[in-house]
Amino acid sequence: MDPLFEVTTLGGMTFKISQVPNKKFYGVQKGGGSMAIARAYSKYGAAISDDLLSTIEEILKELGLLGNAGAGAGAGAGNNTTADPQGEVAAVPQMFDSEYLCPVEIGTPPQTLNLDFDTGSSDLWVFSSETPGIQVMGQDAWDIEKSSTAQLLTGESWSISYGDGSSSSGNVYLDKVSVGRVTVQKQAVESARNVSVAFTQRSDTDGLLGLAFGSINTVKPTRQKTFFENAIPDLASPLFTANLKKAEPGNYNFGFIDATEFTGQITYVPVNTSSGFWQFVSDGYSIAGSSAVSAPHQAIADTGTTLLLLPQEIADAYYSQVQGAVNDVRGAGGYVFPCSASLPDYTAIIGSHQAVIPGDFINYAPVDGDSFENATTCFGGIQASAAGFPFSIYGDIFLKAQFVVFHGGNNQLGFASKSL
Ligand code: VSK
Repeated sequence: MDPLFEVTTLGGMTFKISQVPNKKFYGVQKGGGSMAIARAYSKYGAAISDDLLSTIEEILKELGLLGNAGAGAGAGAGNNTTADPQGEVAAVPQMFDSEYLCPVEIGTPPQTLNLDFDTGSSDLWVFSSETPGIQVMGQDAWDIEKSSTAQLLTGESWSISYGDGSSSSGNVYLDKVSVGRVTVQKQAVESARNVSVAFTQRSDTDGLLGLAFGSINTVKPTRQKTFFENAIPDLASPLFTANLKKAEPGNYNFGFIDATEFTGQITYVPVNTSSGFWQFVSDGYSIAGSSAVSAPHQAIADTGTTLLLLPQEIADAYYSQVQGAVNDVRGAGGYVFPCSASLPDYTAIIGSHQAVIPGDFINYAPVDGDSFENATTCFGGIQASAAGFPFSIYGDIFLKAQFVVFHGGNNQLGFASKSL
């Protein structure tokens, strides 16, 4: 540790605050001169309150040493403003931001696979040397025989069906898995012996890395922990953050909150883990900055789902403000509108936080052409969630407009605005 600053508070206690350069990893682009607080220790090694951390961050901000107001001001945030660039991994968007892929190293020597980090499921599964060739279309497969540390979990198997009808299944191994420089030595790596066409068709997606709760992991007879759950003992704080971006690489961080990745304060809300998801309550909404509408609904934060799937009435209310929008359920499969339409902002009200999704984020993809320019009809990024499914799904259309903290220490979600 190389303490660069001493901050003396009014009470006379002295805190050493080290600066650590935020190393770029795998081409993540960040707003200029990313600088973050590394660790804040009190003289006596005691925990520092959120208020005090905020004060320290305000001082650093005043001194021009921090990009914006710091983290930790929300209820129960914990002392988690530790910045550790080793826990950062790039999240690279695919076409139309349909998904975000992150490099993951599996086995010895490491084999890098690009996985879809999915806060809406809890299985880490990969295309592998066990996946039938006819189901593989360009994906990189984990070659199990080439990993000297891979161990078959005898008698265990996995089988998952997702809400969109896709599925996969196979055998289970333990092996070394690294994300950024966070390593789990014996992670359950679920090898696919069968994948549905939806996965075969995604040539760049080598598998999924589940980041929901282990209670919904599908390995039988012995449920397995997620990468995040296994990594918690090694993390500075038991949390990860999602900073997904529109049409450019963003990042996930494990174990720390990078105060340069958001503006203002983080608002924390409780998570109901009983269904295994990052489930929270969204209290209502406003459209185009109009007055707030109370419409409490259960929601899950799902980085593995592309769109924002809202209660039918809310989707209807949104598209009633879009000239020419129609719900083309049988054709395109949901709300479409003229690509020339200007879309209103959608604000999700979550506790005291107003999460604004700019209108242009809600134009998801062209329907009748291969680019926005040569299409006349576009598909909406907000759609109605399936009738009968008990939650709205706050997917990437929503998440990329926010900085989101997945706090596994106190089961909370934190939301903050960021520069878009
Ligand atoms: C990732 C993703 C996921 C399904 C969301 C959903 C839907 C309907 C209902 C429930 C749910 C994935 C939960 C009724 C649409 C994929 C293909 C490529 C990449 C599923 C996922 C994971 N299929 N978290 N989506 O559950």
